[in-house]
Amino acid sequence: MPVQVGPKMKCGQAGMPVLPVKGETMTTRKSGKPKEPAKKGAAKAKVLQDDARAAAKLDPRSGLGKRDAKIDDLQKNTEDSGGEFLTTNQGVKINDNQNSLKAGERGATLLEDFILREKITHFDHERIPERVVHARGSAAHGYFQVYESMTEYTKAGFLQDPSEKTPVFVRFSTVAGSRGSTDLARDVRGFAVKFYTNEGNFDIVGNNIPVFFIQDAMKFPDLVHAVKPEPHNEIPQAASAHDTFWDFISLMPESMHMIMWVMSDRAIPRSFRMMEGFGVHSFRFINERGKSRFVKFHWKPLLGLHSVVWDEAQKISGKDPDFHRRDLWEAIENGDFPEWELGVQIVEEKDEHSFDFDLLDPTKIIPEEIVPVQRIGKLTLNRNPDNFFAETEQVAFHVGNIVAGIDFTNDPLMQGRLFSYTDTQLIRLGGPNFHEIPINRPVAPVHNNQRDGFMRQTVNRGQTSYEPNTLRGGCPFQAGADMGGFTSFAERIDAKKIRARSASFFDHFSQATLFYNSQSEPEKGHIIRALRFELGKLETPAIRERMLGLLAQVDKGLASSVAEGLGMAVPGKLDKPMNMSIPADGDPKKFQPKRVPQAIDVSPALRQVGNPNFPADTIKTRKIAVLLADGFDDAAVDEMSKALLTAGAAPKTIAPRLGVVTGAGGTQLKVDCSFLTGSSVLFDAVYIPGGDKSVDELKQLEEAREFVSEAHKHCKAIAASGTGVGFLAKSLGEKFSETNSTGKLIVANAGVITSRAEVTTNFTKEFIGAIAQHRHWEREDSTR
Ligand code: HDE
Repeated sequence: MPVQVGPKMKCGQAGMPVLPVKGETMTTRKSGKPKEPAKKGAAKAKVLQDDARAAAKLDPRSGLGKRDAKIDDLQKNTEDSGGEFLTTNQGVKINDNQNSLKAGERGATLLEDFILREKITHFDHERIPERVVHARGSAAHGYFQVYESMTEYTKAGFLQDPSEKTPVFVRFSTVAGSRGSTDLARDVRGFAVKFYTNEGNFDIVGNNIPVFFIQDAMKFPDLVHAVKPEPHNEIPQAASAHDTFWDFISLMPESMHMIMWVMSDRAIPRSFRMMEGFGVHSFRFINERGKSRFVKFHWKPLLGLHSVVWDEAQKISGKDPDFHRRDLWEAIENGDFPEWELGVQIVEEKDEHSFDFDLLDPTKIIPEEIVPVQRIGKLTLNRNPDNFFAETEQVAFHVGNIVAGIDFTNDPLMQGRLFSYTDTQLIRLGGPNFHEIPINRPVAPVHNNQRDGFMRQTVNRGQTSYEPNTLRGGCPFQAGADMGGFTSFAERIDAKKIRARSASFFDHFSQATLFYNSQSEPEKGHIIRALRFELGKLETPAIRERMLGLLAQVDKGLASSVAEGLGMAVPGKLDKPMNMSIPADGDPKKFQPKRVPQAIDVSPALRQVGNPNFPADTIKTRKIAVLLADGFDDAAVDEMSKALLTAGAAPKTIAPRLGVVTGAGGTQLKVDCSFLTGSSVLFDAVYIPGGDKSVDELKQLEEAREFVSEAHKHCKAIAASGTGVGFLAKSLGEKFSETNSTGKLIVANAGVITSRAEVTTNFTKEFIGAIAQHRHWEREDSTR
């Protein structure tokens, strides 16, 4: 029976219907009473609210206790209405939130209704412009801790003390799609980290791919216009598979290294929690003595590096377009806090010119085999935002947010970014005071003479707003370098003012080839198929031809495999000039790509399968579908669930209908998904237990058979025990084989594990090992 709510009842009072709180289900709450006994009046309600805030501050999930300066800071602006009256924005209590003010019951609405006007006006202005790029994103709070003092390399305060936890806010994003687009687009992922250090905010505004499409900021608007939906019909959404993108790319050979990455599995990650991050540009570390070294930033995920397959990505886009957002949110709510190690590649100033590429060129990596990545600290995400708009949408990152101890280089892409990020916030967030928005404001104190502007929050007291002054004793003071004042690295520059690009940037293919050569065979196949898909969607054959010409420069086999899928031949004679990104008076010959001999041919750190940095040894947080119906084998499900849970995975029951399923022995299990609400693309692996009645019912269901055959097609680990093996055999048809059994009870065949007997430790171990492998590519149909 629903509880009736009286018109005079206040929220928080006894008798109000109580909704489950986070982590509780409707059934876990014992009574309809509120958690806290109601306290009388607004003052008491306020106490409730403050108690809740105090509890949040000490939230053990934060891992920070009282010391998280950013959580404390955000509390000042956090509001949860618990136990409070409904009011207008002017604080007037509202008596009727159901009806507008009218001239008589059936009369016209009166303009005088300030409550209606305020409510609707605010609603009309709820939207702000979405980000031009990276519009679709998800974020979380956490902290960063350095392993050992980095004092030899940098004086940045947050990299000195291993006992210090620096609060962070991290936003992941796709690039091309709009705010409401799918998470599973083939695209680069943004990986932006804001460190709220005691010396000011430091942002690493990076991507999950270590290079970029273009070398100079001048080309960024062209690139983005080309990849965004086409201007005449706004098609396609969140996809690069269309003419304008490939038209542009086919004229810009500098993009070929990046193209290899975005056509690889890196562009369809399994989870934000399972992808690398990169600062992309070379930055500088500056130590106390003013010594500068080049540094590249890396994020290494502790859950490994994993992707989905393209067919799966497309299906997830329909079944759950919020797949990555949900995954991040749920992991944090479940206490499975995602972690990354911060890696740095450090290069001495004297070695600046000792590479076969230019350190300032953002289309190049420093191979890890040449300069190893030192892991210097850990990032942990442990708290979901309280409000998506206030935090995730309003956060304003900026490559230019650096602290003393870190500095820029002359990378021409980064230099342009230094302008762009403030500029874009001015339009997106509506004025120059966006640094005062709670999620953006530093925990370090802010004192300066900047004043006024839209939505100014700070009330600056006093007569002076200039410096130098005597009227305020010279305050605020400039800080000497010894007091933490920021000083720029005194780089020597002696040059002509010139629009040009260094010839050291012109090797556009060598690292594209290095990336391709470094992939495992299945990953090479995925790149070929991604290109067949993308180029196959084009309407202009000449663009395909130009692209095949460029691909032939990367690898002839790659080009001819792609060409075969397109039903074309690789053009014998290449379009010349290849590079058409040339100034009006430039000599095309001087702008053509040229290869430089490379120090290495293969870099295993670039592949996902068999990458030495990421051993496939964990199944933590993986979602395992257990397919069953009434009459399932209780003991088998119990054994398997226990083993999976112990290994840190999350088994979920999938049954013909929601509610409860009952095993042959009477065990009752809550059903997590039906075949209608669940889908194999949302899971990492599948287990089918025995139980005659259960298996008979599943065999009749086409959706159940499809669930398994799709998981098989996507190369996922599959296990079946007892009579469940019969169901698996029926679902897989001729793809099922038990041929390598040689009399053994357990058969493991390319990630398909079966046992006609009971579930043993060896069986669960075999399955867990197969899940940890992530995918069993030997099953893949490489002819597609
Ligand atoms: Fe960005 N980029 N970008 N970008 N970028 C933006 O800033 C820009 C580039 C990156 O989660 C915008 O606030 C220029 C490289 C991330 O809020 C804008 C150039 C890398 C995010 C902008 C680049 C990035 C952005 C859009 C070339 C990887 C999302 C909204 C010169 C190292 C941050 C905004 C978030 C966002 C400009 C190239 C990463 C327009 C001009 C290279 C992760 O300012």
